[in-house]
Amino acid sequence: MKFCCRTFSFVAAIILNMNFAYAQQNDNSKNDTIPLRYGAHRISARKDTMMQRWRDYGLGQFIHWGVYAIPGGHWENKTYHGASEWIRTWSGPASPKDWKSIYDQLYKQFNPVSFKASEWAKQAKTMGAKYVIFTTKHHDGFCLWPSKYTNYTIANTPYRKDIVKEIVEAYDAEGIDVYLYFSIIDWNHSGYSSSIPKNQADSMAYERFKKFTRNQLIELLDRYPKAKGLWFDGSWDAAWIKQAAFTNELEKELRELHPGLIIGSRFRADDYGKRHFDSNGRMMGDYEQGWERKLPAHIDLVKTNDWDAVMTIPPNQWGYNSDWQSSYIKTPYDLTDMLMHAVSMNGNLVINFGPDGKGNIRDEEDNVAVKLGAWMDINHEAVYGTTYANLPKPDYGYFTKKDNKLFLTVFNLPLNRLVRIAIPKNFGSAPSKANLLSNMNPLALKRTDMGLDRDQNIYYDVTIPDHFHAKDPFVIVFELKQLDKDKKDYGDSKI
Ligand code: JFZ
Repeated sequence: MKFCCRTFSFVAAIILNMNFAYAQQNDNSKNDTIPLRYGAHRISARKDTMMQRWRDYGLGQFIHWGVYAIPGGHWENKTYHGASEWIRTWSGPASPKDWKSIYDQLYKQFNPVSFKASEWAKQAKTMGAKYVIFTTKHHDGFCLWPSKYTNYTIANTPYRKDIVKEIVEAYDAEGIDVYLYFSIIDWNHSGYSSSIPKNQADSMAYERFKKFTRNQLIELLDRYPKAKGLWFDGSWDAAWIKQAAFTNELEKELRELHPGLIIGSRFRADDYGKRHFDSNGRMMGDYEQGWERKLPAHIDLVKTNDWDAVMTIPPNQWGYNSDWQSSYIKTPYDLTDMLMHAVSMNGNLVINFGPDGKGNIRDEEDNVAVKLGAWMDINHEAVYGTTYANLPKPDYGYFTKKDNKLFLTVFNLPLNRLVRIAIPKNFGSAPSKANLLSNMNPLALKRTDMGLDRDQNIYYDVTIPDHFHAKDPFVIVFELKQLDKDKKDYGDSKI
């Protein structure tokens, strides 16, 4: 009994000590009570230039392309009702006969004669994208590069040329950073399994799959040294989650092979199977990769984390779907709103494109690129390199901030044309000037006497002139002036 207690307090002391050690480095430390071998590799955000570059992107492009673009969600006048890139899983009475074997032969028809990487890259540049995430291999296992570890690749299609290489070179030439999407799930590999191996034979097969996965990842980094990062997907299977020791090692190995490499939180699980954030609440990668087709409703949900949100233009189609008629298609306006929403909370928005089987980008996506691009041309200063402004979210739109500039992107202008912003008294600085970003015309800025109460904000008014008719969201730039702490420059601070 005595021994037991002593052992217990010894262990408790170690845990408390560990806690203390973390406490000195990071104020999230109160949760660091669980010893982990395969937890997060770092206790605070990366500060290197590559990661800073990632933070400054604001806007990215996602591309889902593979043999699923050939059926485009349909076959023999039948409609697959899931996401088109999942069409291989089509089953049941309403599915085409022998569908899986049909699908597995489709690569023999993959011949995107209209594909021009340079045009895609130029279009992305026009849109204002600073990075692209490209599907090198989706869940079906089809590789858009000539991998030497499988025959199920672009090399064995009529097209033959290395599409990943064409993408990397074309986007790089436009100054757009390339990230390689890679699915862990691989329906084409005989050793792949979603469930935990149950016997010796299963285990051996899964070991083969692990080796294959590692080989392909090393191959990708080796072939495409210009890639800035890997965007992992399909890592939620029970079998993969169990591989914490292997994936922990593999992540380290990939980072050593490719210094500066950026990997999100969707790659591996910790000792206890926790994903994205380990059992102590620490992020398992360089940025949070869990926002998909949905944005955080409140800054508290992302705190000071780095994060990206990947967004489809239809409700949930990543690969090409020939039918965009039967669902709501987000407009360039919707996507501008989402972009500012994401950036105002320190995130990047990544808009997905799903080219067709011939290599054409559909008109609707082209329209998004052109319209969003025209908006970005005028307003990009409110996007690139800006951060969360640390101010309450205004109903008019979104705040972003860079150095002494505070940007308000206005989506909702009230009928009285008055924009009244609330700046907390302890904010440290206050707006001293206001301009329209589009033409830098000055706007009258007034501090407003709101009377006395316990409200801790100071209010500033900008009235939008009658002759200014915005058809699109517009940006007001406030120049912030440091407040002198001794001189009480507050309208109603004498209560
Ligand atoms: C995955 C894929 O299955 C899908 O085809 C597409 O590639 C997308 C980008 O990623 O789908 C997911 C993955 C994660 C979530 C939802 C859909 N999630 O975390 O909510």
